[in-house]
Amino acid sequence: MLDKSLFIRALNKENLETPPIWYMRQAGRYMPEYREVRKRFNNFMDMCKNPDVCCELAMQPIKEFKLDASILFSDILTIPDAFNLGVSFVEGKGPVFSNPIKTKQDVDNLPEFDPNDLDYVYKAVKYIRATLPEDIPLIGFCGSPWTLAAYSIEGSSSKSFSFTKNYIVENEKAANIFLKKLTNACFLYLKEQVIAGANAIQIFDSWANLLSEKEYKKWSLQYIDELIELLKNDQVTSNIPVILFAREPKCSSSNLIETSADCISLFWTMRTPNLDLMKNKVAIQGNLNPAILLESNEVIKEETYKILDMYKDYPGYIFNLGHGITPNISPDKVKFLTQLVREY
Ligand code: 1CP
Repeated sequence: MLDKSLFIRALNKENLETPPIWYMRQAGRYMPEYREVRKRFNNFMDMCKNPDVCCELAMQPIKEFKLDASILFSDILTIPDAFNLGVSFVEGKGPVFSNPIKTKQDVDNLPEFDPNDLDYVYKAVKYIRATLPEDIPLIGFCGSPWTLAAYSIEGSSSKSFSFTKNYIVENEKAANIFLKKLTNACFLYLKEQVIAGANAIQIFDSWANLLSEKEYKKWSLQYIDELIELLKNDQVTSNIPVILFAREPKCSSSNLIETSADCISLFWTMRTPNLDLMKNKVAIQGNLNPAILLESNEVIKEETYKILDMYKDYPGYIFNLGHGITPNISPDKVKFLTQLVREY
C-alpha cells in the first residue's frame, strides 16, 4: 500500500503526474490547534516526551490539509538531551542547555548514548503510524551531527555560533570525537524509529550555512555521509529512503548528491540546481521560499508555478518549502498553496 503512495514513488525517482506534498514544520505554532495543545505544557520538551500528545500534533496538519506525508512530532534536540546536556526551551529565546560542551574534557565525560533513553520518541512513532491512514507514509528524522554539535557546544541558538566555531578550531580532536559519537547516536536513534514504523527519514542540517565550502565537507558532510552509509548497510534500514536537507550550504547541490541520500531537500535560495546532474541519481524536494506565503494569492501562484514548471519532467519530485513554515504564516495560505499544487 505504502509503495504505491505518491511520496514513496517520488522517492523512488518515478515521474508523476502530480507531485506529493508535505511541508517542513507542518505541525507548529502557525496552527491554532497546535497553540491550544501547547498551552498545557510549560516546557516544550515535556510535550515532546508525551507520545499521545505527539501523535495528536502530528495528525493536525494531516487532517487539516490532507498532505501526502506525515512527519514525526518531536525535535532534533532529543539526542543532546539523552547525552545529559540538559535541554529546555525558554520562551522567546529558544533552546537552552544547562550542561553544554565547553571543554575537551566535556566530550570525554559524555555518557554512552543509550537509544532506550529515547523510548518516548519511538512510542510516538508507533502511535502516529497506527493512527495515520495506511497509504500515508511517516517520516522519521534527526538533526545532522554538525547541527546537533553546534547547539550542544554553543549551549543555545545563536546568529553566528562563534563559541562553537572557536571550539572546533581550538579542540579539533575532541570536536571530531564528539561528531563521531553524535553520528553513531543518530544511526541508533533512526534505526529505532524505523523499527517503530517510520517509512522514510529526513536529516536536518539546519546550521550548514555557518561553514565555508571546505569546512562544510570536513565538519558536516563527512559525518552525514557516514550516517547514511551506516543506514544503507544495516538490514533494518537499508531500504528506507533518506532525505537530506541542508540550510543554505556553501557547497553546490552536486556535493550533496555525493552522499548516498535518496533525495535532496533544497533550501529556498538554491534556485537553479543542475538538474541534468541530479536526474536519476536523487529525488528533489522543495523549495518555495516560506516567506512567499505572506504575500497575496497572485504572488503565491506565480512563484509556485515557476517551481512546478521547472520540475514537471523531473523523475522524483516532491513539493515542499525551502525551509520550515514560520509561526506568522496563515493556515489559509497553506491550504491555498496545497490546492494550487494539486490543481496544477
Ligand atoms: O514553543 C514551541 O511551541 C516550540 C516550537 C517548536 C516546534 C513546533 C520547536 C522548538 N520544535 C518544534 C517541532 C519540530 N522541530 C519538528 C516537528 C514538527 C513538524 O515538523 O511538523 C521538527 C521536524 C523539528 C526540527 C527542528 N528543531 C529543526 C530542524 C528544522 C529547521 O527548522 O531547520 C531545528 C533547527 C530545531 C530546533 C528548534 N526547536 C524549536 C525551535 C524554536 C528550534 C530552532 C531554534 C533556533 O532558531 O535555533
